[in-house]
Amino acid sequence: MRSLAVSTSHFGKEVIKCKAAVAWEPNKPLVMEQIEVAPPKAHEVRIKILATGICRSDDHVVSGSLQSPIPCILGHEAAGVVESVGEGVTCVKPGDKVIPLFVPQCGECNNCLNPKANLCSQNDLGAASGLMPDGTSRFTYKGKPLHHFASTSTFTEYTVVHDNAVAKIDAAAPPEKVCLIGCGFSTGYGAAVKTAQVERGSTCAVFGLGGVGLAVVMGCKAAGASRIIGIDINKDKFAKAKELGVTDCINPKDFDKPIQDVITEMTKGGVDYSFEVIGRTETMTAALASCQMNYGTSVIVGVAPSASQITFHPMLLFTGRTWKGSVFGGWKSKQDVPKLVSDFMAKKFTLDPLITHTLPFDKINEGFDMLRSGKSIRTVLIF
Ligand code: COD
Ligand code: ZN
Repeated sequence: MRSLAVSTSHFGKEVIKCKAAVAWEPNKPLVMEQIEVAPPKAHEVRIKILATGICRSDDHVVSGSLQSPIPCILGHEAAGVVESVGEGVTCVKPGDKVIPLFVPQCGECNNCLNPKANLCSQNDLGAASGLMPDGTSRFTYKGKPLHHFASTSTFTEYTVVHDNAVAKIDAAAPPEKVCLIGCGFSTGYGAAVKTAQVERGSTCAVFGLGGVGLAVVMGCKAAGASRIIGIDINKDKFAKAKELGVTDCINPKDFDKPIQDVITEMTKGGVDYSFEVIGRTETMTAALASCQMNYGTSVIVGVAPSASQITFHPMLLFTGRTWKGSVFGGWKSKQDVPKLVSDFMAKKFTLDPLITHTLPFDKINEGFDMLRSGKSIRTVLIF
């Protein structure tokens, strides 16, 4: 045993030089650079990324609407293989296939201990530090530190995460698909099946039919919703939405009255469950107003620009509606991600409809352009 410990001990002790897409400035393309990735410290894991999706939240940092310190390495929806581990790591070992977790699960904070909660206190969302939990960075460019992003940073050949922000998954899982379980799929699907707990026969309205919105649709469908109304200002999103189970597609631009009035009329009083999957305050209140008084529930999935505030008539809540938020679909990340991967392997759901493009990592900016122009649902970058 001792000789094994010695023979593996130099793994992960060296700095790795590798390619990464660096966000140097807001509103500028990412730049492929050679960076240095430091070895993992105690309770940290260095991961070789195999595939990563491009999510709107990454773009929100580039555009400045989501605050996270730059220069940084974005990306938070990936699958990879453990390259090395720091002292004290027992949950994974070199060679394990893993998904990095943008919502960690430390297992010890009040939130982790509460079965109703999934937003671990160790998360680096909101007032983001862009650093490892010890307040330092593992990334440098020509010796100068670069920030991490959302505890993950996956637009790089190698990343380092804390061991509470990584889940071991089935070794046979295809990384170019299950990377979506790291964000888009789980965020949307869980909002329907876990946060809202959509029931059989219920009516739903999904505002925003991007990758996450379509995953909400998949969740509503899986839960047995009988009517799913999809709302989007881009009618090109409607065909795929219908394939996945949307029964009525509506474009707010086609009506001269507020979309909540249209939905209330269509459903004789509103839907049972509505979801905002765009990240705009106006559509958040429209989604709330679209659900039934007395018992309707509206779930906010989209993140609004950091500086925004919301105003709404309190009567909307007084009359019995429930307004909720859902981060990462309400899943407890470290324990639920491996189960979601197993469910995917058991064909309980498919990820193919969400993946419209696959590109080599080098073409990351093309992937961002397609997201911005509305051409893609998800682009997966392969390393
Ligand atoms: N009315 C109707 N539809 C609209 C409107 C509008 N006013 N504006 C835009 N849309 C449509 C767009 O045409 C598009 O189809 C859709 O809304 C948005 O889809 P995408 O493809 O831009 O974005 P997604 O699906 O990848 O992500 C959407 C989120 C809102 C989930 C995302 O932006 C977000 O806020 N994510 C945060 C969730 C999270 O937990 N992130 C953590 C990582 S840091
Ligand atoms: Zn995301």
